[in-house]
Amino acid sequence: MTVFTCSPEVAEALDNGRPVVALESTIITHGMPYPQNLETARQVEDDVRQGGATPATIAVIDGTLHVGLTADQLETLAQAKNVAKLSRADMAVCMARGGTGATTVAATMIAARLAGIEVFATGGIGGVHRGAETSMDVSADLAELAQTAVTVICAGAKAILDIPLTLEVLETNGVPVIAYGQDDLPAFWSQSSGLKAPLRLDDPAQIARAQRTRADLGLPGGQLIANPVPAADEIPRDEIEPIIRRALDEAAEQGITAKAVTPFLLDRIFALTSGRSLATNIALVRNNARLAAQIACELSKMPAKPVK
Ligand code: PSU
Ligand code: MN
Repeated sequence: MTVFTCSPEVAEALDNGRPVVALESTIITHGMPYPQNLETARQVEDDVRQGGATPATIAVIDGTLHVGLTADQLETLAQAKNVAKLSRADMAVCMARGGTGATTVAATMIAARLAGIEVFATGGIGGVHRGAETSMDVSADLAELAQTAVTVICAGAKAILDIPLTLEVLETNGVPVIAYGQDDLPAFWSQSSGLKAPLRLDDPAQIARAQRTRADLGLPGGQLIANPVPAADEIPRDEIEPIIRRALDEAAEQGITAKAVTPFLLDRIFALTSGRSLATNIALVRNNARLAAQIACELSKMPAKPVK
């Protein structure tokens, strides 16, 4: 008895060593409004398929950890209200109570690793929040990257965060932060954060090889690939920054804390940009899914060495 259930499509791909890309569900339930969340979730799955891999969207439904959702499950989740946002700390309790929850980056990595999925595409990871020196708000996504061997493709840390501090925590914890195809670290809605990325790779095969090499070196943990949003879809940094500041001020005034912070900010930024931030968010997630499929295809050509 395993603790998770694979959809037939995902089980078949994994059994045959074919490439699979994990996808998270918090972006569906807490990151985007209905119906764009459902349309995006479907499009992203199609993007993975067109890239030659099998998509595995992950969520807890009625106490069961699902790796790969049916069309009905995806639709129900996209419309559900009051779904829990699950991370490392609360996933087991949700399952034990028979609850339903969407998986964040951290929880999706845990499930992917259990199922033997090595690549996961998302929008932006959580990180060190601005003002963390007093709030101590540091996303559990960072600790997960340090210990769970999954390559995560994102568009950089969300620009609502303190990006320099996020990079420091990742470095301390031995997480490679690799910009794809450029020197600068991207910042979610913007192609550049204005900071140079610690590492750069231009080739999905090299990213796959680096993941195998980490394992050969006996290093735990994953890799973070920062894939810039396509130029046509970006909101430049100086345009989005004043909006982020305003949303942050509103969050402080309204006393928004803990898990509610990220969904609150995304929702306010959506309103303050008249929906433009959502169009950018959709474009970057799809772009990440396409790169993830390429990396998963490369990994499937390089079977992992059996653990001695
Ligand atoms: N990326 C998006 N939208 C989101 C998220 C990421 O484009 O909603 C979610 C991810 O699930 C990530 C979470 O793990 O936000 C981070 O939340 P927190 O800052 O509370 O750790
Ligand atoms: Mn947090």
